[in-house]
Amino acid sequence: MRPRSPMLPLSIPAILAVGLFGALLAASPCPVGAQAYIAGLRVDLPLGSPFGTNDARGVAVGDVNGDGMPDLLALTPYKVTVLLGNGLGGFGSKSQVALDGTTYPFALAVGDLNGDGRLDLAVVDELTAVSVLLGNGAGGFGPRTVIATGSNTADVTIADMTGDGRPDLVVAVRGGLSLLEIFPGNGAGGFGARQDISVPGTPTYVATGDLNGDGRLDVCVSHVDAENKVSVLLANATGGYLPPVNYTTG
Ligand SMILES: [Ca+2]
Ligand SMILES: [Ca+2]
Ligand SMILES: [Ca+2]
Repeated sequence: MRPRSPMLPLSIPAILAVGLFGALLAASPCPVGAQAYIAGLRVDLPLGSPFGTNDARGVAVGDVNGDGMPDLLALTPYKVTVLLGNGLGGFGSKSQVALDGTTYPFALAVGDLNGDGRLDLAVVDELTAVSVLLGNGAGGFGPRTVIATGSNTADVTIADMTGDGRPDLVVAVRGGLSLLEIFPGNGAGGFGARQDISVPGTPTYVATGDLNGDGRLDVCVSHVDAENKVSVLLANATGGYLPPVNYTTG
């Protein structure tokens, strides 16, 4: 049994994970601009500006330029828009990261995947790929490295699921296979063979946290297609997960 840590080894402290509920809303195909959920508070961003599109699919917060102030990243078709924060809740300088070659980017997550203290990006495609883009610490990102997944990927989050102190990718696969896929990070931006966790239903959005206080990261997953439920999978002592427990939603 390996020890598990609920914390990522990130040297940049100002990383806020968008909560499951926020991700549910923010990542929906909303025609009225982007809605960012930051620490549970909604931030509405106007249509056409600053994103220049009406189809924002996902959002994340992290200090991508290392100035200690959280920045905003919004995923729109085939690009990620980066808005540098001013530390007062406002956002100034805007830049964009092209995602040319993707089928349809669906969700994103930020984390330091190669351990250099700079936040990196993970973006899931609507079909069978996760793109990893290493951050340059100045708000820019390098070229995509593509990792093949199962079918119909829907969401991605970054967390140390294997307890080795290195962040891993957790991908929800919503169609056919009904899986969570964990890609164990090697701490240098690469990933080992995927580990599948069966989650019957249509897993669509995923979040992690130590839900029972045992020091092991647990997983919760929401479902679409009117399944009306959230599944919780508690980590066990042997590196696996207990069978999902379903909770009915509204
Ligand atoms: Ca910043
Ligand atoms: Ca990095
Ligand atoms: Ca736990």
